[in-house]
Amino acid sequence: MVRETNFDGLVGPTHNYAGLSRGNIASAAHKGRVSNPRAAALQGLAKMERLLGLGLPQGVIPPHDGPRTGVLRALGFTGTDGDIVAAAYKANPALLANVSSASSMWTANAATVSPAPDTADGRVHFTPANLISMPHRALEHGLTTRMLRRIFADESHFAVHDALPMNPMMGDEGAANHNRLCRRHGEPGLEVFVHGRAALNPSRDDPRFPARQTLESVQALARRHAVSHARFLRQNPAAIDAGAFHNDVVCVVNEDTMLYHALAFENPDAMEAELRKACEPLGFAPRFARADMPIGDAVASYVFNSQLVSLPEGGMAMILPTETQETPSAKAYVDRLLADGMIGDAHYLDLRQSMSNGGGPACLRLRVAMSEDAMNAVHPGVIMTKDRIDALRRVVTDHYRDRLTLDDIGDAAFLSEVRGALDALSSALDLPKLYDFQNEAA
Ligand code: SUG
Repeated sequence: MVRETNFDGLVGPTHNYAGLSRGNIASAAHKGRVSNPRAAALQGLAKMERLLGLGLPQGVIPPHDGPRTGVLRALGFTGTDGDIVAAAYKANPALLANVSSASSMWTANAATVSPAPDTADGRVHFTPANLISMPHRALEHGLTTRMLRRIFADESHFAVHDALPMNPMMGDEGAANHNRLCRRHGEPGLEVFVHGRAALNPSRDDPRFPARQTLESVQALARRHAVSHARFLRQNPAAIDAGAFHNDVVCVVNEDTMLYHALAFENPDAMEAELRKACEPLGFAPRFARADMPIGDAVASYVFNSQLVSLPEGGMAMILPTETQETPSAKAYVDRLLADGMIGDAHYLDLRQSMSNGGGPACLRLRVAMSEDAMNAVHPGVIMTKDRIDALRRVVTDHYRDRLTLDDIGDAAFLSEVRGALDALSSALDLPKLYDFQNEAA
């Protein structure tokens, strides 16, 4: 039996609001605010606990270390790691912000995942996203690749590729622009790859805001993963310009069900017809629920950035941010889905710390559908149990600050605090020597 496991990114101790992502309205709006890394991580852990409580398998991906002193050293800063951080802050605070982001928490951007029933060799394929469109995120893929190779190490079940080349033609944002329609997770599916522009054939209607995913990248991903059934859809430039910097801000799919905003794709009628036809040989007809609320409400409420999950007892549930409850048009859409029986339940969670940087429930997780055998081959330290969640909660409570600004990050003493937290986390997850600083001779 194949089940889907959500691997949530644990929020790191450097979580802060630096306004780094152009085109991401929440990130820009919260630039310079004081963040609360402890609350952010606890909100994320509460979400993991809620899914576990629904009887769903749940995994975690550890945070990246920051400030990234290795990058600063490569840029010519010298001295101890503490000296380097202080010098970078003095030289260019924006540089320090870019090497200190906790953005790896949004694991929907960690990789694109093609599960075994879709691929030619019957393995689960991962391509870590190069995230080349945003300077702070383009620093993630190296450590992400190493983490995925440790967590999904068994090559008889998993193939973890290198990221696509670090070239603007190959802009790739991972699973946030990748959907999979299937009758059940264990059956072959139609992989729907979404892009914002063709890098090599620019169009006059390309959006003003960054269209992060290129057509060239998604074609490469489908080729690499040797996906049997794939379709390629273009995001509506109007959606990107309204703040849908990833498709998962305006669309969510689970098994045969696709919920999306009327402006997510250019021609929704043609899109539905194309997907319906492509699913025919797979023996099922997809169910669509298109919403026409104002696009601004969809972006502010993150209603489509929900997790749509199949419950063990049958039926589907939605995991939504409280912002959806506070947006009448979005709440009405969810209530209609409940009334129509499209979904069986809706859970609203407080994820405000992440939401203020544009990261909702769906951004915080990487979905991996796996057979029981494959699941047993995953590094057991990252599979959540009630006890492990409690252990992580203790680390966060003991080591994370409840107030953080860029000034604090520029203080050399903060670096050793972060490293203490990450040492405790890597041992709680049984992943020793995960970070470079743990591998350097003392
Ligand atoms: O890439 N925000 C992230 C949010 C990613 C959300 N992911 C998905 N939609 N799947 C981004 O824009 C903001 C960081 C800052 O401004 O400090 C940031 O990187």
